[in-house]
Amino acid sequence: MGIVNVTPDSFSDGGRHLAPDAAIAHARRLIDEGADILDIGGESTRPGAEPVPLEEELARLLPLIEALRDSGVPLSIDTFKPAVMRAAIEAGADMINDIYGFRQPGAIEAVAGSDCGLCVMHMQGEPRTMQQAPAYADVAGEVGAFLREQAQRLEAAGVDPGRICLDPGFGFGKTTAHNYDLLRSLPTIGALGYPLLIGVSRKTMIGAVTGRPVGERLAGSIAAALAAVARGAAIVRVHDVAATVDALKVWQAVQVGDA
Ligand code: 7PJ
Repeated sequence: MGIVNVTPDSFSDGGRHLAPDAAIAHARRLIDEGADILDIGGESTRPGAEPVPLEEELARLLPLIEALRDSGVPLSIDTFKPAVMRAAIEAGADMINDIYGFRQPGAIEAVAGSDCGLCVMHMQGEPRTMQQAPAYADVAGEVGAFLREQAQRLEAAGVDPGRICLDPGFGFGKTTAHNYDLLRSLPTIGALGYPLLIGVSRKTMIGAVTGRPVGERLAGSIAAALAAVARGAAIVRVHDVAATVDALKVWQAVQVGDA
């Protein structure tokens, strides 16, 4: 899953893809590099980020959905606003990726009647304050319990379980120690029976171990992505598609013996 940001303040891309044309060109490059899914976001959710008004988020997203919906690659929309979910689905989005895990009032109703894929992500707190004092007694247990409960809520609203994937939400209300605990414990979350989506690309947990700034975290991000795949991740959400695809191809040649 290749990341396409259409935000002026997104933490890794520094707004380089703000204009729709630049974002569309970036998306097409990620497809050429081997992305199987594009994740398009119109609102930064980095720690401390301020919310974006609904109209602004839609103005950022809709031109991309229109330009890319026939690109042959499913489009995931990274949003937690039910009105944006509805408009994105209407415009042709294939998947909704919600960092709030469909907890906002109206979110489940916005997606239940469609047939789009759904990513339920765990976050402790909210983006503005979530890194101030993350606390867990048992991080994998608590994250897993939340994800299972939200999946059950979606299913109770009529969502086919095959539409759902789960994401522990690396960096979303978690310390570095929490993030690595979670990554190590991924199989316990995989045991819930849903595909796992993992986002570790360029995150603080990579910088904390390597001492590298955000622009120099490719090698660390690939190591974390492979560690996640080794523990059952089905989808890895990354900025650096070409390099990650190479790493996964070699990984697969080892695992499957199809080289
Ligand atoms: C994630 C996300 C993630 C899912 C972001 C960043 C911050 N959606 N949106 N999982 N992260 N599902 O890319 O650093 O980890 S935005």
